Amino acid sequence: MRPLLAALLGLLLCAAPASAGEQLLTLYSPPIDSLPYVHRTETVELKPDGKAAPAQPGSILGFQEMALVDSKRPDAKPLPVDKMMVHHFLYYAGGRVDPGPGGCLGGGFIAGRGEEHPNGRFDAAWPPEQRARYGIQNVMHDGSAPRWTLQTMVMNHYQRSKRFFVRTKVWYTTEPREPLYPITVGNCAHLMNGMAYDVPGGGAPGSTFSDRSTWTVPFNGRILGGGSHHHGGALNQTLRSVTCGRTLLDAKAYYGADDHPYNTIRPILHEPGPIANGTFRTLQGIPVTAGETLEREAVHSNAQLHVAAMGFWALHLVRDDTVTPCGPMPTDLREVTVPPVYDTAAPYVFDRLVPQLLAPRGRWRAFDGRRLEVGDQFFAKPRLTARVGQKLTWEFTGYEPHSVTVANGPRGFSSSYLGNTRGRYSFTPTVPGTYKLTCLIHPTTMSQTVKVKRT
Ligand SMILES: [Cu+2]
Repeated sequence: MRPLLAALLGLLLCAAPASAGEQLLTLYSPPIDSLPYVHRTETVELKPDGKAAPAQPGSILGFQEMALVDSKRPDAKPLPVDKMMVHHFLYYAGGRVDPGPGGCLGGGFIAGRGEEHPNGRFDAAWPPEQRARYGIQNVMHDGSAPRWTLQTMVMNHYQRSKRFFVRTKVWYTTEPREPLYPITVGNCAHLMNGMAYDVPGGGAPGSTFSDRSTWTVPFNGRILGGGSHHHGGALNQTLRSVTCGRTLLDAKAYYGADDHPYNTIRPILHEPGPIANGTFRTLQGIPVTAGETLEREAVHSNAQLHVAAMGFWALHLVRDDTVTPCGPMPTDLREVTVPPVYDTAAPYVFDRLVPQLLAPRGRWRAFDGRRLEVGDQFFAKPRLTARVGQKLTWEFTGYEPHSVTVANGPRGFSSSYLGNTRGRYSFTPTVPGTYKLTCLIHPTTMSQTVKVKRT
């Protein structure tokens, strides 16, 4: 018996991930209040007190869960996405030692959840074998643990204001790990617009619109994983090595079946996003070398308009000077987030019209060349006629952020989707038709219709 026991123990020790000192921390944000049907971005601080963010300096080995709850009971179930839809959570820990190259969102960015993660679980993206070796360095220059910040955008579909907490379950260790660098590879020119851009639409069935950018690899290393963040008529997003002439990653966008909450939720506040975007892992890693040019291409359907679209990659890079230029692709690269159920129609048809939820009232006015005021909860001229080629300029005058965004119409356009409280936004229609506008932040209480006629 004894040798068998020893052998079993030996097996257990070998099989157990070398998870030296790995702990699973359950962290909570301060309470956040959300009004119904308002798309506000809230930013909260997570203090390094062991309750909101790790108290000890160490390494973040992975995120098991990013959930929205209304109770701090450990067994509290996440609120259903058809009541509290998580548009995104973004976690930052600025000022850390060795944050890595960062990418568009900067070296403070550590992780995020998008609408493409309806259940808020990330186990598959942080395998134990990886956690045993690599971690995101979570140490300040003075040796303390950093303060984290959390940006949330949540859509409250309860008809009343709702208080919630963000519960984050993090694998963490105070023992050493090799640094893992989260990098956002996107078109950083879109950063001022919260990384969003508009797909104009109006193309023939099957036509596409692409947003592309390149990124230069700063050091020799391996890409251990990548998650695509892609929405707005999203079809697929690729990551290619221009230098090596090969595709590294190709992420599909997956859409919910007709009965998925994203498709049945009412009112429709924005275009239903994908229920998953391709996420990939490899422990061997994709070899990349300093100076190598990577290009991403986010492909969108251009048959219909899609406003506040996005496409970028969140990559995990580690250093490795043993890689050779254009070295062999890993044999263990796999997609880890294919949803069990999704709409398999191909090509997917984007036929869900975003309604203008408030009918604009008042008399029709002809555009007179003057600026169009956008104030707190109103568009000054809710019903407007204009002509093709006339430059329409809106001026933001409120205390709260608002946007000028096409809900539906012949072509898509939008001012900053984060909203503005001052400044101007212009659009010159080249296509006649009825543009039903809304404010992305206040879709149920603000609207304007612009009828554009031919000259
Ligand atoms: Cu508004």
